[in-house]
Amino acid sequence: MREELLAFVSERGTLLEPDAVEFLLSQRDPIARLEGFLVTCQETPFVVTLENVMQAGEIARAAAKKVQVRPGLPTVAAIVSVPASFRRLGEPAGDRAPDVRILRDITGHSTCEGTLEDFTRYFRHRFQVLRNMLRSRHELLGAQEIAKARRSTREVRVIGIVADVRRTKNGHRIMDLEDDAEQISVLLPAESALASEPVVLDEVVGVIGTVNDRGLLIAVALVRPDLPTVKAFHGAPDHGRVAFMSDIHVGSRTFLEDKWSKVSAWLGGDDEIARSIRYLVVSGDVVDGIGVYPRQDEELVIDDVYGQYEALARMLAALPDRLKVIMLPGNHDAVRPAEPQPAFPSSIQKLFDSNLVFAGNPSLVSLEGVRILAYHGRSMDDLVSSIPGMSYQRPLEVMKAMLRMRHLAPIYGGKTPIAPEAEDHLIIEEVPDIFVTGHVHAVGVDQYRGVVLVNSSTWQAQTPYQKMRNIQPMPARLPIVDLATGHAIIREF
Ligand code: D5M
Ligand code: FE
Ligand code: ZN
Repeated sequence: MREELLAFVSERGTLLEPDAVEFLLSQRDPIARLEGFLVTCQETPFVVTLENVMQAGEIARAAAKKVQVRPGLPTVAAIVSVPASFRRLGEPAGDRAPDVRILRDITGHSTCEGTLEDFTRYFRHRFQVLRNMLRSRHELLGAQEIAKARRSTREVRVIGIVADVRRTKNGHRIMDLEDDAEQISVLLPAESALASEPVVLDEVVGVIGTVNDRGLLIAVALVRPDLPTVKAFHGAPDHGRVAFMSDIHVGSRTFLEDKWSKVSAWLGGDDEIARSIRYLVVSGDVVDGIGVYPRQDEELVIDDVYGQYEALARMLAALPDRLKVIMLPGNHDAVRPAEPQPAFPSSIQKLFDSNLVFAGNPSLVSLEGVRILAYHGRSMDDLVSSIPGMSYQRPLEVMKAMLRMRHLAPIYGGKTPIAPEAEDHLIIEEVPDIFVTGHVHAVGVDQYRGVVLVNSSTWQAQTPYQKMRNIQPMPARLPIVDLATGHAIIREF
């Protein structure tokens, strides 16, 4: 295959980075994949990089298979009925071995001690990675260092991390932008749409504008790293399905035992959709924990954290053997609260049977080659309160904002504790095929630029705390995604 691939490359008059060669050779059809990238280029590039083939190369292949992601499905009401086509395509899991790989998470790689140097290094890494992403955007070609841009009288392009953002009494907004050396104040004029463009602290953005005689950069455009505009769903060869859960909150008085019995019976029964589900991704808050919020003891029916995990282990052991469970922690779980969170420690893992794979929060997981970015979603607390128009009821909008920023938890110093690791693991470096969060106890499926979005409900009824904050949960819904097509449905229990 290597010779064929290299012959194809030379015939097309381009070069392939060594990493891109290895990556392509690990794919099912390397040439189709490369061709998928080349057809998106107006001119044949001099060199094709690893990033090129990873991000854009899926197009031709998917188009050839007529794979399509079902367009926006914003409300639950619209999707509780199962389209006949979804039912027809499913295949019973059979005896095929599950294919789960953790591609990326913090487990075993944590380095930070929380020193001042750690913070500096962490932000430098965040800035460098996102700056590189922004530099590849054509709008920002020729982006300059802030120090240099400041002295220019022409239109400039700069990239920086948002150090502050405030509104003036005239309705303008001023944003302070920092790069490794300098800072500049950017005016988002009241009379332009930019004045209402959401900007959050510590995100990395590009700005196009001109610097006035007082050194203020008057913006005409704001550029986010965002996702490439074209991407078809990169599907698995078979129509196996993955189901998503989170926020089970075992041990809580409000855990919905009857709903759990229903979903457990359905998964183990002979419904054809149930039989096609091979994987269950559980995205955190799997138990209620202890001491997570004041006076939590009054809300617990199991007040020992190991007892809570043991009860969960029994529940999961009762699920059918064909289901491979991938489980990550959330803010109620027994791992460090700071993100990225590592997988459960062995003292907890050993309570579960061998059908479980433990991953960190967040993690990038491959299921039969379909890449799933799973994140509990704590940062939604900060994003909902910082971005006008965002709401706990509409987590998919918050997830789209994360994808536009290419960051899961941009705001430092809010409710989401962030550990200053040497590398920023909360950057969305690779574009996933499916992006899933939990935490807000809502539910929904949608897509953004070809990425399937899932928010995975809860198995806990409204808690007194949520009642006080007027948070209405949507419990006992099971989102299910077809691994071949990316089609998603939600089943209610
Ligand atoms: O969070 C469940 C839901 O409750 C989620 O929508 C966030 C919200 N919540 C929980 N704690 C807080 C605080 N302290 N402030 C604001 N909103 C909150 P869970 O992680 O299951 O407790
Ligand atoms: Fe929760
Ligand atoms: Zn949570």
